[in-house]
This record gives sequence, C-alpha cells and structure tokens, in this order.
Amino acid sequence: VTPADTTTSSEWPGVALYQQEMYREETPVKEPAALLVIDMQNDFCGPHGALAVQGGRELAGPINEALSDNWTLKIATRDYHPADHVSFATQHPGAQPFTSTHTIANPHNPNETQTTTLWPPHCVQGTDGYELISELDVWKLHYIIDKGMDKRVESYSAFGPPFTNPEVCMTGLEDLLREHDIVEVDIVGLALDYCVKHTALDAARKGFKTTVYMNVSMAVDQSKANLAALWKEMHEAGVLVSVHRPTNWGD
Ligand code: VGL
Ligand code: ZN
Repeated sequence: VTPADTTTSSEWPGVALYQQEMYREETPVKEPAALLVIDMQNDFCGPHGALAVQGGRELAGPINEALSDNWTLKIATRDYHPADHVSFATQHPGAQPFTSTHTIANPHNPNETQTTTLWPPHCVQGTDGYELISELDVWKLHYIIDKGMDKRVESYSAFGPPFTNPEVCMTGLEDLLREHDIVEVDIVGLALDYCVKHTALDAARKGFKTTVYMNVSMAVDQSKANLAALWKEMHEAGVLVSVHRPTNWGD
C-alpha cells in the first residue's frame, strides 16, 4: 500500500479501515471471492436515467477493470420492477418521489415492516431503463440476478427484500454463493446508500467477509454527512469499507 492509496482521516474516518486493508493484502491464501456489480442500469445513470445517480456511468471503467480479474464468481444485479411496483410514488396519491416514504409489511408476517423511500418509476420490465448500461463489459459476467419483481415489496438487497422472519422473495444469490464455496464478497455499483448498502449489510449478516469499495460506488445523496454516516453504519455491521480503489482486485 502506497500513501497514494490512502485517504486522510480528516476526509474519512478511515484509520481502522486502512489497517484492515493492510491485513487483507498480506493474507497469503486467497479464498473464493465473488464480485457483485450492483444495478449498473440505464435508469440509474445520467443524463437520461429516471433515477440517475450522479457519476454512476463513470463507474463502468473501474468496474470493467475489476471484471477482467480473477474472481470465482462475477455477478451483476438488475432492479426489475413491474410498472405498478409499490416503491413508485405514482402508485400513492399525493406522494412525492425522493421525499415521501411508505411502510411495507412482510407478506408472510404483518408484524415485520419496513419503511422505505418512494421513487420515480424506474427499471420497469420491458423498458430500456432496465437494461445494463452499454459501457459495461457484460460478457465478462458469470451471472446476472434480477430483483424487485414482486410488486408488493421493496427489494434493495441483491439477496432479497429486507425481511428476515421469514425471508420472502429471495433471489437465490445466497445459494449460488454457497454452491461455489464463496467466503468473500466484494461489492461495487449503484446506489451506495440503497442497493449497495443493503446488499453489504445482508452479506455481512450471512457471514461473508464483505467489502464495499466506496470509490467504485455512488450514492443518491452524496453529501459528506451522508457518506460518513454510510461508512459508519456499514463498518459497525462488520463490513470492510474501502475508500480507495485496489490495484490488484481479484488476485
Ligand atoms: C435502487 C432506489 C430504488 C438502487 C433501487 O439500485 O440502489 N435505489 N431502487
Ligand atoms: Zn428500485
């Protein structure tokens, strides 16, 4: 690790993180690892995406580099909603996208609920907005996993909706990782404060050694306060949160 790979602690609360990265790079045996490329879709990228995340399209370069490296599994996800999905503000009279919230019950356990943000319609099945961006080297992928098909529930995580009791509408990602004896999960893509975060929290909860590359991910809310809060939340959940781009990706 050279000084150029690190960030000053006044910019990021990253001292402990730097030490974890040192440890990772010196671990002699590389365990089976999966790269998860989250929701690099037209609707999440500018200038025309329905829910464009600033800087999202520019992630394709570093992600393509990562996809050239040697991972046991390289998996992309796509948000894939029916036109009447519950997360669309248009489904709720008077609701405003980005500011209104809606509380969703677990279809199999009304006692378990989750309050989520409402959005402009995005990644609708059969539309161009749902497709992966053309800049992404899709031929390097082993699998593509779709999520968010059940109109009743929000489903940020690549594993499935944010319900744990019982888990419902799961995507099969966990089984896929276990079939390949994956120990380590590395996560990049969009959006850092929604699908990337929830995927990382689930992966850590399920026992995978989980890293989010914050510089290869962009948030809907890119304020410094939000980025610091995201770093803290993921760090406290046991996610390794890297603030620099590794040069030796999957090696
Ligand atoms: C996402 C908002 C709504 C994401 C998906 O991919 O982060 N964000 N649906
Ligand atoms: Zn969505």
